[in-house]
Amino acid sequence: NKKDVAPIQKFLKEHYAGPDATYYGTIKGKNIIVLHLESFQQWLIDYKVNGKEVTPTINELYHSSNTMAFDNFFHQVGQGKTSDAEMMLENSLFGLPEGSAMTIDGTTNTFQSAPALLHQKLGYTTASFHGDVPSFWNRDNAYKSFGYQYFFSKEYFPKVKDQDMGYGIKDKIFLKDAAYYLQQLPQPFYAKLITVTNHYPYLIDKKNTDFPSLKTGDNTVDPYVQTAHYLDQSVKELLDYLDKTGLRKNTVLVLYGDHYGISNNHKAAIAKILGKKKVTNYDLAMWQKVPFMINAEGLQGGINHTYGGEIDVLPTLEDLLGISSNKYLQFGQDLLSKNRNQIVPFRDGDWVTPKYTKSSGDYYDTKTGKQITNPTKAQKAEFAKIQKYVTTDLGLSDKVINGDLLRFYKLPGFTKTNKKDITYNRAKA
Ligand code: GP9
Ligand code: MN
Repeated sequence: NKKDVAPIQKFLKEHYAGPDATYYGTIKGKNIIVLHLESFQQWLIDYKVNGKEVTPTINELYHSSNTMAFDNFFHQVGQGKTSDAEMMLENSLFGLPEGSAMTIDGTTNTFQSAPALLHQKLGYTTASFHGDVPSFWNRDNAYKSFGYQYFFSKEYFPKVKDQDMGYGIKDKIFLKDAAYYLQQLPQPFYAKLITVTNHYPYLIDKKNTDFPSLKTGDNTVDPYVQTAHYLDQSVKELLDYLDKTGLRKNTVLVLYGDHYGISNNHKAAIAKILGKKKVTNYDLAMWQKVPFMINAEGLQGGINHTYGGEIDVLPTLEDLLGISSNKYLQFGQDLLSKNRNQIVPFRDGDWVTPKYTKSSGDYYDTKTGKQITNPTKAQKAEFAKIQKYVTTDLGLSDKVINGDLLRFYKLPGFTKTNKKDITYNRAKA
């Protein structure tokens, strides 16, 4: 109930990291395209098969002097997978310990989400794109609660031959058609493009499999690089189009991998990819790294080593846009802030920090990967302190969602989204 809000406010106030003044407001007024790279893991960056880069386009972006890239960025999803990633990016709230928060609470809860905030504070037009049925992960309802003005799901895409693979429209076709809609949105816009082709079981048609597969001997793992390569090519085609139309100049690209593509059940294959005899729980924690990068003309790029994750994306963008998240009920910290605590909670209560890692109950030195089997008294105290933060952070975020607490929380200058004003049905011609 209403009384639960105050302790959450207090906790978040204590852990508010604040912005870095150098970056504050630097992208205000630019279009934002969030490119959701399905099941894309960090190790794919610069990875080669038979001497060929799997993802040359994304690699180039990663190393570009106009890209702020992060190499210690982790996904933090639970059973809600893609939807948990969306929940974190749009709200800086964690998914739930079980099930998908977007499905369970997306229809009824009140949210103070990125689309609504950007629209109300800065006049952004907001749209999400996904090449499958609108009901998947309850997007058609949750997006209304998030305040998305437009949701271009499959029904908005012209039908063509061999359009689908796996979870929906193939990325090249999807991004090409999505770009036509993008061009027509009033600017500035905040748009999210959710790719699907690089999704287990990594199916792709023969004409798109010119890239060699992995040779781990695990049939469900080996084609992963082929669909990742296809995704990379689709990104190249999108970027070329944005360059050609001039849209790129005015646009900030945000790329992120939503979660692992190869689950921890495939230990033998993971060992082969890492070139190790055996994988430890430490390796499995590091295996959860996904890319996060922000690219725009004139941006001071470089590879940032701060430890963070999906929960931190929204506060980062807010500061870059010059919207202070000081008063928001958001659980992340700006990735560019110097005051971050750099504690990365996983949804199961494990965690990573620059110094220590806890994975499946084992503790490790994060720098060396060495297991700490006999922690000193001081280390034990440090572990306990980190654990307390992680448990509280996750638990309070769950309270916000389970108790629908944002309905009690008035944000100055923010009007609650009226879901009834939004419809995503395509007008019948
Ligand atoms: C479904 C697609 C994949 O619409 O986004 O979801 P996932 O299985 O990755 O959660
Ligand atoms: Mn996903």
